[in-house]
Amino acid sequence: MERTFLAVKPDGVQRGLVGEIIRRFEDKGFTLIGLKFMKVNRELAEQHYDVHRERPFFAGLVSFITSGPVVVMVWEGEGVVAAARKIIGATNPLSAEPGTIRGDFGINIGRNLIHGSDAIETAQREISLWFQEEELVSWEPSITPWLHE
Ligand code: DAT
Ligand code: MG
Repeated sequence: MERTFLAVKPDGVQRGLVGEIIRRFEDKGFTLIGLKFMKVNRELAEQHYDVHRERPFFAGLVSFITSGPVVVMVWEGEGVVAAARKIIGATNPLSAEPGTIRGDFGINIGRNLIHGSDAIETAQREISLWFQEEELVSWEPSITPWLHE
């Protein structure tokens, strides 16, 4: 089953949006299979954003993501990687559509509230970077027959 990695960034935690953000993925019908509340160290932050290492915003991004606690999660479901990106919205919250998380709650690209994996392979890499296999819980929600034909 497809999985994605999501992280409520320090701004989302500080603004009290953890519940709201989790709500949106629960409401959609995806399944939470891993969750941790943690302060990120520099090494992990740099590995996570390795693809952006040469970008001018890299240093600011790493210092922001390590500035306060984050909520990291793994969600499971059919098409969850692309669907989560839609629920999250465009990278710049000012361009993100209303109805998306970034579109509803953000105004600045450096404070865009949530991270979501951008492809299935990226998701696999990020899940194994942030979670041990035994921290992920396989379970069958009892509502499954009401979500799937
Ligand atoms: P996304 O988080 O939508 O996958 P990304 O992978 O291109 O976006 O960039 C990672 C994060 O880096 C993004 O959430 C916010 C920050 N970022 C991206 N582009 C930026 C820019 N031009 N200026 C400042 N921060 C930026
Ligand atoms: Mg990205």
